[in-house]
Amino acid sequence: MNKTNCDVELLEKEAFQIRRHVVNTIVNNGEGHGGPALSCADILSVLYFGVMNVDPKNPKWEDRDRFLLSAGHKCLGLYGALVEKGFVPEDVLNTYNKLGTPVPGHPDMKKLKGVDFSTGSLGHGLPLGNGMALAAKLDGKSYKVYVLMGDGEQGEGSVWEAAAFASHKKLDNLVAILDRNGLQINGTTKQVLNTCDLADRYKAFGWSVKVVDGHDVKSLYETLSAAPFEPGKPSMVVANTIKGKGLSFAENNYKYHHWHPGKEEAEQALNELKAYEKRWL
Ligand SMILES: Cc1ncc(C[n+]2csc(CCOP(=O)(O)OP(=O)(O)O)c2C)c(N)n1
Ligand SMILES: [Mg+2]
Repeated sequence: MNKTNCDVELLEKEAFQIRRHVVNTIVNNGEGHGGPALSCADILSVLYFGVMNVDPKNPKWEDRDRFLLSAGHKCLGLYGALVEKGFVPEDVLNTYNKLGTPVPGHPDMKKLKGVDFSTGSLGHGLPLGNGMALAAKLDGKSYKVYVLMGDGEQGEGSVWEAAAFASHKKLDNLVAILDRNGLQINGTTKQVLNTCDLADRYKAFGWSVKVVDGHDVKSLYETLSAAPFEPGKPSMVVANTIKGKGLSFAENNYKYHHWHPGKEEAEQALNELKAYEKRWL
């Protein structure tokens, strides 16, 4: 795909497939971080099926673009994308969060192909991304480093130390995406720790910032594929999203941050998925 040739159908279909894997895995397993993974499904689809240069047959290819899921609890979305892209077989999801699984509750780079770094403790993706982006510059490599963060995660001090470092080092090969759904683990981001206007904050830290609808695959594609937005500056995409997007009862409700579906809710989720799936039949 190039900038003038955005395959919206493919990107929407893959976003659906990612959501399908998230919901099915949680329903089968009985629990999982549903809201956070559904929030970023469209972003992951656009990254893996439109923007990033990765090769499932050669996951450690040294010139690949890097992806860091800084908000590691969104990993069911990442697992769905890696299955769809062909890094791992779908049946691996049947072992989700079981002892010894390659797909635990937070991603593990030593267990799963395609995971560039283990995450789960918030606030580490951007510092790690800095290191990878700086290494690319020092090695004369042209790959980009993509870091996906949550808006609640912006309360971590390490994020802001990394934000300052990235602009200081002119890391224009670093692209951060902020999944701004307005919710945290136990309430709104405003209630838990008000981080003010994050687009303004990143601008003040020397980043080039664009704000998009995080469920509009075309806008996401056009924005992400235009990075770096300004030479010599790291790029930030603030993606406005809905936590739990795709399941009517979970949308915009922090109680589905970690979802334990009862029988009725599981049935409703699978029915909603089926109705949505008809678009792709
Ligand atoms: C350092 C650290 N503190 C606390 C947590 C527990 N925790 C997991 S998810 C979460 C909320 C994250 O909210 P946000 O970044 O907005 O992501 P969302 O779930 O909305 O996508 C918290 C506090 C953690 N994983 N790491
Ligand atoms: Mg959030």
